[in-house]
Amino acid sequence: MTETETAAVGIAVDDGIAVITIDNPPVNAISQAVRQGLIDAMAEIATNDAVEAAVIIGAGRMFMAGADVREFGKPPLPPTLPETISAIEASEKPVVVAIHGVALGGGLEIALGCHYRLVAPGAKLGLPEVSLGIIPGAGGTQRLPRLIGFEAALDLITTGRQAGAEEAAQSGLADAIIEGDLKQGALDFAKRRIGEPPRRLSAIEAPKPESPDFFAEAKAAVARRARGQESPVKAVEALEAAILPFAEGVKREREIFVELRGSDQAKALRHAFFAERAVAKVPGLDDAKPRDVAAVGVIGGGTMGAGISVAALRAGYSVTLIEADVGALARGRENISKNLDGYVSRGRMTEDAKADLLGKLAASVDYGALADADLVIEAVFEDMDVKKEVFAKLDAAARPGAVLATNTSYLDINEIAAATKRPSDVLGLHFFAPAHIMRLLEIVRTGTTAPDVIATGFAVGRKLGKVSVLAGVCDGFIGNRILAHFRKQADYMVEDGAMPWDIDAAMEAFGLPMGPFKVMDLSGLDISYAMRRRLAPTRPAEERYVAIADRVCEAGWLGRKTGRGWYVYEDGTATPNPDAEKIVIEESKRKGITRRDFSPEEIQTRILYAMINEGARIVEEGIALRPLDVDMVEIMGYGFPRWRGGPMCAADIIGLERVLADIRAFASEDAYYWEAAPLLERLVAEGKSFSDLNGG
Ligand code: 3H9
Repeated sequence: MTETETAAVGIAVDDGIAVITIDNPPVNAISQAVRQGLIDAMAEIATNDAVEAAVIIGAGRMFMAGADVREFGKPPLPPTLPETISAIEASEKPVVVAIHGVALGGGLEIALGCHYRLVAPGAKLGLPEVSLGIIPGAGGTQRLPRLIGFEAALDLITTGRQAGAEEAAQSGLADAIIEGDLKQGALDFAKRRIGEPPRRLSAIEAPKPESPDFFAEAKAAVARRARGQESPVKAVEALEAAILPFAEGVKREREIFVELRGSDQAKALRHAFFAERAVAKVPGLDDAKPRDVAAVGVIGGGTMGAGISVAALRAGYSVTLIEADVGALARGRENISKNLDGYVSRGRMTEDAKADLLGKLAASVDYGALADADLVIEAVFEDMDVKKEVFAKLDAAARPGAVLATNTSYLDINEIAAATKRPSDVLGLHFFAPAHIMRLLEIVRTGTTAPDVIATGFAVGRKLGKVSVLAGVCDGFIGNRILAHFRKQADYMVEDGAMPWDIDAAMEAFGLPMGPFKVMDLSGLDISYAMRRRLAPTRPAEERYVAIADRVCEAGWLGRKTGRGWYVYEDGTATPNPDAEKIVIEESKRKGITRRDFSPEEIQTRILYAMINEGARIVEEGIALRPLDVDMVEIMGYGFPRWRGGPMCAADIIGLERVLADIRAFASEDAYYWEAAPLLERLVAEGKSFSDLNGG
């Protein structure tokens, strides 16, 4: 056996088979060292007469996560990935790839350059480049359709989804699934291929599209789904180039890849990728050890409590549900069961698995049932007195050291914590409805929450599959506080001349899945009405107040549940409510406002800037640790388009100087509302951007 090593790629020759091992922890990203190592390995294989075939395999927990995302945005270092893959594919000796864990992006493109692909049973294969604002740039859009046809390739490339081993084997993406020892299986497979001519995907004739209009139709469908994101649409263009001879197709693919790599959208999506991982890294929490959590108590079986219970059950916790009376308890159980039915009907859970989960659910009207809980999450009615009463009872029932959490969306958690004799054990775990589906979790620390309690919040969030973001206490924490400003801006524009459906259309064009007025109709106008009532006593007298929504609500139009709100809902369609329009016009008149037109761009700008300005205040006050935490809350919880990177990243892309100049111009009309956040002023004065505050 001979062995040579580069930093990240090792070769060992064993009985005529070269085993090339990629070893670049933690995810075998294809750094410059990996590319060079592979080229060197292929050169050695070509010249070493003792080698008759090769196996490429990954060390550690996966094959390869793809190109090193950290190298993007920096000058490219040779050799390129396409050159590396060409060197592999050109080998005269058969090259077999053995995939475990994931083969993503450039990792799968390397696999497509090999002559045979073997997968371990749990392997996942995908080309997720579009989610980073780019397309596969190393032949993926050209080799994949040659292997599995255009339709299947289009699905994988434009969605970025991962195919499991079974699917890969069925589609022809993988030649075989290797049960047992992957390396041994690959060695045996390679031995059987010795002497066979190499199977090169680039040499296969271009496939035919499934129908004459295939690409035009695909482009239209993908564009609709992408809501402003360019990369999936460009991916269709690259795929279309696969009908050309291979050399021309890869040239076109590369052009598109290079164009997108430098785009604002790619920058924003890279930011989102790293921010999603950075939110869990809380400075100062390194030494805090999370408390052990196995048993979770949930107080309240309404929409939120039931969603939280399902999330906890699915994550493997046992759950004890507490309700005020037997009837409410039965309804809570029913809500949980219905949520689980949703998974069953979509084929994502078997009836047996559902029954198993329900077996881990206990329910009681007695707080004594919480005596063994390690974590209790309160999800009762949003009222301070009710919550304090619950926490006083919880304080008496829970064991010492249990973590006590409230799912409040707005209330002062310091005050809730003070209702117990153990405020350091209290924190906020703010879930988003539906709690078993939405990925955001705001972890809210009070002035007294112990570090290990915060660390427990993050550990539980991770187990629940959530993206957890730390927030401080204020009205609405990060997300709902920004939402309040978003809505205020929308209301101001409606009173000044726009119609609710204009705002919705403009914000949907901005990339939101649903405009704010449609969202209000969905959640019920009475919800925000109650909130405005609650805030009324503390609202500054000089603050502009728009009463349109109050009047629509007082007319009994509560949205979808009454068939009428901002829109009229009939036969499954929503049309603008003419009576709401009348109220809008009357209210403008009552205030002496001359209504004017708002272009979609102006609507988008005013709403975005209101979010940026408030986001800057939230960072400055320390409610959010960094701008990236604000971005993640908005992307994960409020449908802010990921391809814009979140409001703070969007501000950096626009340029803070311009944002500040525009805000100052708005302030000349409405000084009360549009006062620029001091942090924004300071960053502009120092020539910095929000990203400078994100650290590493
Ligand atoms: C591409 O391939 C382009 C080509 O077509 C063309 C080229 C010409 N690069 O997520 P985790 C880091 S584009 C650099 O916590 P998990 C990550 O930041 C690429 N770093 O682990 C984290 O660092 P830290 C297409 C990467 O087990 C650490 O690794 N590929 C990369 O939950 C652990 O990550 C993708 O889009 C990378 N590519 O999930 C795949 N990937 O510890 C992106 C990860 O400092 N990656 N890191 O925070 C993933 O989907 C997940 O990371 C993966 C592992 C499933 C692999």
